[in-house]
Amino acid sequence: MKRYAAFEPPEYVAWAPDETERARFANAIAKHPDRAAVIERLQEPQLLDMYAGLVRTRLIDVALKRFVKQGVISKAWLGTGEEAATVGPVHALRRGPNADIVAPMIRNSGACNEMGMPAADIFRAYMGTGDSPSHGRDGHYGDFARGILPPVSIVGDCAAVVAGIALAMRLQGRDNVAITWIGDGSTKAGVFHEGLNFAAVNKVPAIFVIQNNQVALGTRLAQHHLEPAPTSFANWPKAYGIWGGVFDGNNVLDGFALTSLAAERCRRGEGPALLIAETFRMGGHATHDDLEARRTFDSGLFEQWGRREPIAMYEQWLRLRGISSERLEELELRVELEVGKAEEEALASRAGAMPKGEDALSGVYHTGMRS
Ligand SMILES: Cc1ncc(C[n+]2csc(CCOP(=O)(O)OP(=O)(O)O)c2C)c(N)n1
Ligand SMILES: [Mg+2]
Repeated sequence: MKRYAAFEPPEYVAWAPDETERARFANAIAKHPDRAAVIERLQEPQLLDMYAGLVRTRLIDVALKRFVKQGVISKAWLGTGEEAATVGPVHALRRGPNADIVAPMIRNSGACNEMGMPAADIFRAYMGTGDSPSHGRDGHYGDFARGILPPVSIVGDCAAVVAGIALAMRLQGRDNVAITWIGDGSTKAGVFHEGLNFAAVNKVPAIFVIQNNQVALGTRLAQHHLEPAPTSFANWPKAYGIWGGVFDGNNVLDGFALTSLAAERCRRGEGPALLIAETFRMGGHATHDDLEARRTFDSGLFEQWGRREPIAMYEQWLRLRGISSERLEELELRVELEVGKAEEEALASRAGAMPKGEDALSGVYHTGMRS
């Protein structure tokens, strides 16, 4: 895809194919026959849809970063470099009618757009417009009609909420699954253990993804977790007595395949899954501390993970599979126009639809008086 030098990590702007990484990407799937079989069954439209999902998620981040630089919003929490850990799993779920439930955290905003939330609503939520999903009250965005639980900002809590949602689904006899992601740092919140244990003993159809991006705010993984990466969480599913596995969080196909297998198990009533996505946060915790993040790690790590740029790696795989550059460029342009239009729509809301002061309490308290 096109590069955006002012808004993407320099390693991505300078990305060039690397044979070791190409082989690693292909082998992530090939070494697991069950995952390889899932990918084998994928048709071209699904493969391209996943590509569009990655590009859409990145372009929304690019737009948010541009809005920050322009002073339209004050900061943004981005998932740049971690898109595959969201887009792969979400595409493995049921979207549209009778949708599964996704409970994204800050790095998983892509789950919203991939479940069908318009990008304009994501931008409006950041701008606090009156026509945003929460009518300007909260920057957390979701849409129950599309199966998206807005993020609970207290980290770890989504694990308990999702365990409860999954229990409700099972009691209602539905064949849906619920998924949430949790950062490496947030796995240390007690409620995560409660949620996971509850899901395990009750065999609810929930999928938990530990998104190990090697850092929590400014605390490196090794400072809050005893074992060093990359196999740092691999034994956790076993510890909770549930099914799971590790996937390459920069490989959209690996995330898709492992989540598909987990979802099939959930729908068969075989209980929850704990998946571990190994990835890396290529920016700051949010847009305000990009530079601090660079100081937190050795620059070699940015170079190493920069070579694993998830969109470029997938693009390379698609080309080797015979999908033409023109096809991919055409798709990219379509998504670019879609996101560009969404930016304009949100800016129009900001110019003409900010919430009115007197509306601050409407929809907050039930009085029985208001329509
Ligand atoms: C219970 C609680 N404690 C602290 C915070 C503040 N906080 C927000 S994000 C974050 C770090 C999360 O790190 P990690 O779980 O690794 O996720 P990442 O940001 O890397 O995606 C913290 C401490 C919070 N939201 N909730
Ligand atoms: Mg983290």
